[in-house]
Amino acid sequence: MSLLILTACGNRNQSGTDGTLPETGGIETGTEMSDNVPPSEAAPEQGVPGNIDADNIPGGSLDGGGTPDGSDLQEPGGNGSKPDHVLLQSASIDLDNDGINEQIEVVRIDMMQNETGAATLVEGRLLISGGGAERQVVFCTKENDPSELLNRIEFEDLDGDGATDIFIVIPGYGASFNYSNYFIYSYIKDISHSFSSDNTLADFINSFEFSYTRGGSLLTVTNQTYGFSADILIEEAEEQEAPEEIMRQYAYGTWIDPVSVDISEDSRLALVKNRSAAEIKLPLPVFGMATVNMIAEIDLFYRIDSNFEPVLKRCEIIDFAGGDKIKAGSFEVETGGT
Ligand SMILES: [Ca+2]
Ligand SMILES: [Ca+2]
Repeated sequence: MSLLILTACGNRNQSGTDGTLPETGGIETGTEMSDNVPPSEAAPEQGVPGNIDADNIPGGSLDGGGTPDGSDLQEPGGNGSKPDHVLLQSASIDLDNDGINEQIEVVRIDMMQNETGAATLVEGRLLISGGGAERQVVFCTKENDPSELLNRIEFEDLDGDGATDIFIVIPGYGASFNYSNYFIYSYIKDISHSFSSDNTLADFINSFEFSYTRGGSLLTVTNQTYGFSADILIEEAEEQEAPEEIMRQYAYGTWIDPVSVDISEDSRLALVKNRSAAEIKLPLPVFGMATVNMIAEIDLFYRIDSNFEPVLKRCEIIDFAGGDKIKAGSFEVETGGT
């Protein structure tokens, strides 16, 4: 049995095997995605990772790559022109289990403006004060992107160590769909992780195949790595006397986008509970021949392991049947245990 540990995005700035992360555009999502998402939409997805500034984290565990230059914005005591902190949200929660609440502020900082005074580069930061010290964590940077810095922030123990962690859903800018990425942070471990679509996710998605082998109006989706197979009913073909031609087109033209889309009110990137453990649900759209034709969704469920890395545990295929959603199949992803 093959073992697979799918980490959503390896940008913890730890000295990993692949070393450097480019400042922008470092995360490519593969050719399939770039066919469907204009650059302006893809940009925020790519802009999220790699923005944890070690200089901002006193005693932070983000080793490596901490270039001190360019850190002209980290002079809190300076009486010069300090960038404006716009308070977005605040909370008071004990994040390290010492019985004393930390004070958490979510702020937006306009880093650069154009001639008309509109912000062109904005940064989202967490300001967390506790025990007489303040820690700053950048959770998001957006350039020429009008979307909000966050959809919501939640406080939940993600990795099961008993200490409450921070989960932030970050919207992406898109013409047709609302995209989402996320950021998670363990205050007690001082480890963060940004998710946006990346090659690991694209590789996993590429392991699915669509075929027309069952006849009728059933499109078969298989993943040979996991011995998985399920059928999706194509309603468009049901009405046809000879569905073979259109079914062959579906078998050829159906694809999964490795980006998380807000599919419906109850299917969007979110924290969910599974047997009292927190999981991150990541819904991906399945398009039949065109992005106006979403025929199904694939939901990925991640657990956060003790290293604060997301690990793919489960995958579900949901068939859209008119207004209904039907679970066409699911499989567990064998990770070798933790
Ligand atoms: Ca505390
Ligand atoms: Ca925790």
